[in-house]
Amino acid sequence: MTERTLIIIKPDGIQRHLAGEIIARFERKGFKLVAAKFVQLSEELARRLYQVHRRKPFFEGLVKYSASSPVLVTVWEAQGVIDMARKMMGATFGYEAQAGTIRGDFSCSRGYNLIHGSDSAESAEREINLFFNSDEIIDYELADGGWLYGRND
Ligand code: IDP
Ligand code: MG
Repeated sequence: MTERTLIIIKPDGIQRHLAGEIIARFERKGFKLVAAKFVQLSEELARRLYQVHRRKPFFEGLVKYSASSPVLVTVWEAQGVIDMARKMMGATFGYEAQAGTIRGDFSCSRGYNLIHGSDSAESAEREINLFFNSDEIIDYELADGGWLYGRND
């Protein structure tokens, strides 16, 4: 089923010049970019994004980090995109993430792990709505769309 997911290139991803690298991986995989915004998060918006973690000991540090420098907020569309993007991101802590994943290849850190990605359809819907109005999500066809999923299964 075609799904959408929210992917944020976090402050360390921008500061470490990895935005292009990360976007390129999703593009090459075949995901369709349908929305993008370069923003400085307020601490209030960071708190809303990460509200499920509000009682965790790392929450305040996470909010400060998320609002410490601009981020690139994107929405990608594909069949099964939520799980595929999570696999491509790798495990939460950079030092535990598998080589070949974004975090595994570029992060050694616990909290500074470059990228956020929605973890379920419900989270994706809530998170996309935090950042985008429906008219900011673009409906268009990819020229190679017919080649992405195969025509023989
Ligand atoms: P996820 O980003 O892989 O979904 P979550 O458990 O949802 O991981 O945590 C959200 C974010 O909070 C992580 O990406 C990371 O930046 C930060 N974080 C999670 N656990 C810790 C921790 O133990 N120390 C510091 N930061 C953490
Ligand atoms: Mg999460």
